[in-house]
Amino acid sequence: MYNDNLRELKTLNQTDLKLEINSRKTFAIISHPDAGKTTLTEKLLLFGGAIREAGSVKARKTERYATSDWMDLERQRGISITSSALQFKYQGYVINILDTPGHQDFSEDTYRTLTAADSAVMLIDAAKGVETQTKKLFEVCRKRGIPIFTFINKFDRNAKDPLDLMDEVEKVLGVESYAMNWPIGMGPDFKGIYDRQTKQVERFIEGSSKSSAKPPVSGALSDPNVRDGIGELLLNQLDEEIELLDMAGNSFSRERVDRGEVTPVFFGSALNNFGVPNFLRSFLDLAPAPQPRSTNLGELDPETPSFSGYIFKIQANMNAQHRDRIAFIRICSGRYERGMNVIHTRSHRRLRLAQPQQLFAQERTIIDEAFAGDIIGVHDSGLLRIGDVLTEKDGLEFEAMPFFNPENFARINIANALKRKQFIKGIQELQEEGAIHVFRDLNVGVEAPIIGVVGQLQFEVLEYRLREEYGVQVDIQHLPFEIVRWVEKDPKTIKLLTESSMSTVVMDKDENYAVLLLDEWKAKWLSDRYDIEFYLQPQVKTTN
Ligand SMILES: Nc1nc2c(ncn2[C@@H]2O[C@H](COP(=O)(O)OP(=O)(O)OP(=O)(O)O)[C@@H](O)[C@H]2O)c(=O)[nH]1
Ligand SMILES: [Mg+2]
Repeated sequence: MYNDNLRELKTLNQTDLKLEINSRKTFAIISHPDAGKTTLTEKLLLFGGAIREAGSVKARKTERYATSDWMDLERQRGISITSSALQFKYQGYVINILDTPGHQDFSEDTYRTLTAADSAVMLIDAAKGVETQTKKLFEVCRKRGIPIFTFINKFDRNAKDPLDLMDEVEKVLGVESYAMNWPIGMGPDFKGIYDRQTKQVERFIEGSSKSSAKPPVSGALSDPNVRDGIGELLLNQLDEEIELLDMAGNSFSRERVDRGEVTPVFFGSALNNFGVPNFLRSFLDLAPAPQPRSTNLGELDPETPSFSGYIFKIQANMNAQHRDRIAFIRICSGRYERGMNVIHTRSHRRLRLAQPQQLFAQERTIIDEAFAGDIIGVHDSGLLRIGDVLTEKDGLEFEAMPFFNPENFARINIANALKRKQFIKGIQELQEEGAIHVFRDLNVGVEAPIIGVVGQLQFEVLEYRLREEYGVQVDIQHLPFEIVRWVEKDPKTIKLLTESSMSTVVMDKDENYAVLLLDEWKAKWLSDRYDIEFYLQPQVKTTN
C-alpha cells in the first residue's frame, strides 16, 4: 500500500518526467571504417565539456588515446572493434553518444547498437565520398526512419568538390541533402566554413591546438578580420556557391529532417576540431528527443511512466581491475531508479537492478536515476542476454535484435589443457556478448568448439581477448564452411546430414541442430535431394 502511494506520487509528476526525457539526445555515429567516427566522438566530448583534453586514435607514447577506443587492441590497431556508449551533460541536455566500429566484420555489434539510437550522425571522408559500409548503415537507419545528420570530414585534406559531395549523398543514398554550412576552400587552402543560418564565418586556423576546446575565430563575412587571408578568389567562389545553394538547393524543413527525408550536411575536420562546435550546436537543436518504440503491445511512448528497456549489448572485462560484465540497457519508457525491481520477461522473474551505472566508455559511475532515452549499464552475473526486456509490465516485447549469419568458421583448440576452465568461461562469455557464435561438433566435446563469425577480424579479436582477458592461448584451425543453416530436430534428417560428406552437423548454444555447409549450392542440392528444410535462423526460442 505504502509503495503504491509512493508510486502514484511519482507518476503524478508527469511534467518532470517529460522535461527529463525531452532533454535527452541519444545518437549513434556511423560510417565506413576510418572516416573519423572516434575522432569526432572525442571532439564532441571535448566541446561538450566532458573531457578537458582530447586524445587521438593513434596516440604516441605520452599522448592520450581517444576515450571511446578503450580496448587495448583498439589502441594498438587504431581501429574501433566494439561500440562504446558515452553519456554526459551539456547545456541542459543529457547526451548519449554511441561510437560504433565501421569495419564490416564488427557490423553485428554496430547494427545492434543502432537500435538504441534515436538519430544517427553519418560521417563521410571528404576525399572518398559515400563508401560501401556507410551505404549499408544508412539503409538500416532509413528503414527505421530515424533522422540522419551528415558530417563531411577531413576537409583539411584534398577533398572532392563540396557540390559533388552533396550530389553524391543524394544520388548514392537517395536522400535529399541540405547544407547547413559551407566550406571555404579545402586541403592546404581550407580557410573556414560559412554558416548558412547565422551567416557567420568560422575561420580554420591550421596548426592550432587539436586537444583543447578553443573556439575558432568567427564573425560576419563583412568583418575585415574574418575576410583577411581568405583571398578574393575563394570569397567570390563562396558568394557564387551560396547563391546557387539558396536558389537551386533544397529547402530546409525540420519536419522532413525528423522523418529522415532530408539530411542536414555539415563540413569540417574532426581531427582539427574544425566545424565541430558549429555541428554540435546545430545538431543539439535539431536532433530528436527519445522516440516511441514499436512493441507487441503497440507503440510505446517514452513518456509512459512505467519503466521499460532492453539489452542491446553485453561486454565483459571492460575494466581490467574488476573483470566483470556489463549489460547495456536502452531505456525506452519511464524512469529508472536505483534498486528498482523489474520483470525480466524472458524468465518472468523479478530482478533487482541494484547498481545502475552511467557509462563513459570503460569508466562508470553509479547513478540514482535514469530516464527514457538513456543508455545505462548494469552488472550481469550471467542471467542477461542480448535482446532481453526489462520492464514493470510482463509480456512486453520490442522488435527483434538484428541477427547475422556467420560466414567464417574455425575449430578452436586450447594449447594448454590445464587452462580448460578459463577457456570454457572465455568462450561462453564472448558468445554471450554476441562477439562469436559457438557450435558444438556432435563428435567432439566443448573443448574444441566450432566458432562462427561474420568476418575474419573477429577471430583475431577472439584470440587476443582469450589470451589477454582469460589467459588462454588457442589454436585457430580454419574450416572451409561458408554457411550455417538450422534444421528441425528430426532423427532421420540429422542422420542423413551427419552421414553426408557435404555437411557437418552441429548444435548451437541453445541445443538447436544446425548444419555447416560448404556453399549455397550444396545447401540447395541437399535440400532438394532429400527434401530437407533449411532455416536461416534457429526456429525455437529457448527460455531459461
Ligand atoms: N586529416 C585528417 N585526418 C583525420 C580527420 N579525422 C580523423 N582523421 C584520421 O583518420 C583516421 C581514422 O580516424 P578514426 O576516428 O579512428 O575513424 P573511425 O571512423 O572511428 O574508424 P573505425 O572506428 O575503425 O571505423 C585516424 O588516423 C584519424 O586521425 C580529419 O579531420 N582530418
Ligand atoms: Mg572508431
